[in-house]
Amino acid sequence: MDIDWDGVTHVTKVDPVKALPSGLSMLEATDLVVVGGSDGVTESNTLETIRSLEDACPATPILQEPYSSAHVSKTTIERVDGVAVPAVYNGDRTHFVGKQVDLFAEIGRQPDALLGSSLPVVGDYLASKGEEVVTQLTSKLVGEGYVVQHVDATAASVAGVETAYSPKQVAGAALATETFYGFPIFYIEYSGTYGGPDDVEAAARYLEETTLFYGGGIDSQAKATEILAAGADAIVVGDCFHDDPDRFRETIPR
Ligand code: 1GP
Repeated sequence: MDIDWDGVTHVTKVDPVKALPSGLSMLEATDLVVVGGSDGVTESNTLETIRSLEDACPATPILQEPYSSAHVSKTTIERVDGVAVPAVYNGDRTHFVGKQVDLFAEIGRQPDALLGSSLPVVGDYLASKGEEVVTQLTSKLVGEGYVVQHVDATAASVAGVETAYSPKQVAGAALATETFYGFPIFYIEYSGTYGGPDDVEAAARYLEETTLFYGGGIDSQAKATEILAAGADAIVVGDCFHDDPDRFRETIPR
């Protein structure tokens, strides 16, 4: 894992389903690009996006954030700097623990047992290279403790989120991430709407080692500044990148 989390303040989330804006070199100024969406994502459109990014901003690290193991393959793993696996605290059991245990159960199988298996996560990648590959893959996985706070977002329905957490619960999830679960990232997700600073302030109090991401509705310098001032280590900008590149540039701290 080559991503230096301490140096990440501005993250751009690129949805493989959406058209890329022109002038992709603006991504040279973002600290990290996350490739992922909540609907219609495939391995093929993920790879196509990764290729475009590699051409436009080769020095910017790329994190793949799949919502299904079907998006992950030997090729995607080799091309990205990390694969982020969300664990959604306020989602259903499958999205906090089920998918993750299934993933590691497959990875943890002896390489011989993997030969010829139809491994759903990474296909023949593990089978062909054995334990060395198991190590390579696990070293690229990044756990994200997630709270999805915009219950009308597609991300909420995908993850079985019915209720947003109160700021107190967000703080509890942050503290658990820092002291108990140990995920490197705690992500407050308001996808598609601006959630303001309250949850960020609540979470930031408890996070020292863990990197605090906030995403949702950031489309101006003022919102970017407000969230960073509230204690987020990084803001994640998605829709605005696809919809309004001029405003997107304003969200990048100088
Ligand atoms: C979505 O958190 C990101 O996963 C960014 O949200 O698309 O609302 O900017 P927006």
